[in-house]
Amino acid sequence: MGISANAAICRSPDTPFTIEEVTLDEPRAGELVVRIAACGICHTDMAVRDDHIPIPKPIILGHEGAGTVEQVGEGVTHVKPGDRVIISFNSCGDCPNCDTDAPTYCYNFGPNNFSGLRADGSHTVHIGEAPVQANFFGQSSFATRALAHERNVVKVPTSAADIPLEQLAPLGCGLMTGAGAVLRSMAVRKGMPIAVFGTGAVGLGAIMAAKIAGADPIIAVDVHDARLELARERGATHVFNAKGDPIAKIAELCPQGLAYAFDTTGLKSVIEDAFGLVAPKGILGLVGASPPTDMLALNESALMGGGKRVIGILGGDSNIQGFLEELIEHHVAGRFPYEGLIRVFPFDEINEAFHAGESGEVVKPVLKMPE
Ligand code: CXF
Ligand code: ZN
Repeated sequence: MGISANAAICRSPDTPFTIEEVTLDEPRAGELVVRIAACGICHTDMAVRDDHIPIPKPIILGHEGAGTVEQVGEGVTHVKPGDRVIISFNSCGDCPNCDTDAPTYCYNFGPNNFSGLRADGSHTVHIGEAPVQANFFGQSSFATRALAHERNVVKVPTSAADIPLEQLAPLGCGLMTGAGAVLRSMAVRKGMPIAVFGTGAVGLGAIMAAKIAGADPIIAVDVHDARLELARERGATHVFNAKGDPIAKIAELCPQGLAYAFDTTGLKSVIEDAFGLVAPKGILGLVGASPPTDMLALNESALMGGGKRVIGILGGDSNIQGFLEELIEHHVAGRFPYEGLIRVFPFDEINEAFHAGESGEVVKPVLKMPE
């Protein structure tokens, strides 16, 4: 029979999203239907729209969904109809990394998040009789309803009962990635210096988390002064415009080097310069998306001799069941103040919302679905 919904359909890089009526499958075992209240927009949505991440089209994007559970499939026990939930990335739950609480590195990440299909190859959504790619990050939340999975849905704790879902939705990707990189992947220590390169949602998430961890100094680098101001308001102790030789300024401020350098830009020259600033035993964490052909040039003696680590980071090593609750607790207590980074757009202004995110006018556009 199926479940009807309205979804934003992406047909090509240069056609606007159009909101169309679709039919979702009834939930299978381990799946559930969420009435979507809001969904954040992330650069990965843009990367798929622009074919930088190739998934066939038409496709329903959206991977920072939040809403209310409507219906659960067989075996789903940790949430029930009526529960408020945040939806994040999906994982298989049955590989060496899922088994050791590292689901962002799931061996089956692609089929569960980036195939546009269920991991078994079946479609989850149709327009009339025609299948459409969906199940993006196990959700496809640019829609009024989404078919999600037991593993990628987190129940909103009662401490956040008063927080509207449009404010909780964006926790499931960029903010979590930045915060997780600091609190999990690099496990930043109190009193140690960190520099964050790039102050979008991921970089600002990292800065707020660095303040929670007690890092000192907390240095933010970006090309936009307005972003640096946001960074300062959220915990950066020093801000340097990238156009004004930030590397020399950081070297002067931290003559012993940085315990942590965190790159969200994906720019080869920024990463190589940041490596030169890392102190003995320091960590350079990489989260920015780089052109696929880029190769880093790092001095091997400096890497080995200093016991330095260069680590790739996905999703901030977040085990979402647990970590998202932790972030919500920080938010409720005022320690993770991301609310000012959000601008809410009505669902039917999705194209305007994308534009506001791409132009840099808004750090985190969030779509609000009609009630
Ligand atoms: C992802 C990458 C894999 C883990 C969760 C977040 N990034 C999305 O934009
Ligand atoms: Zn994302």
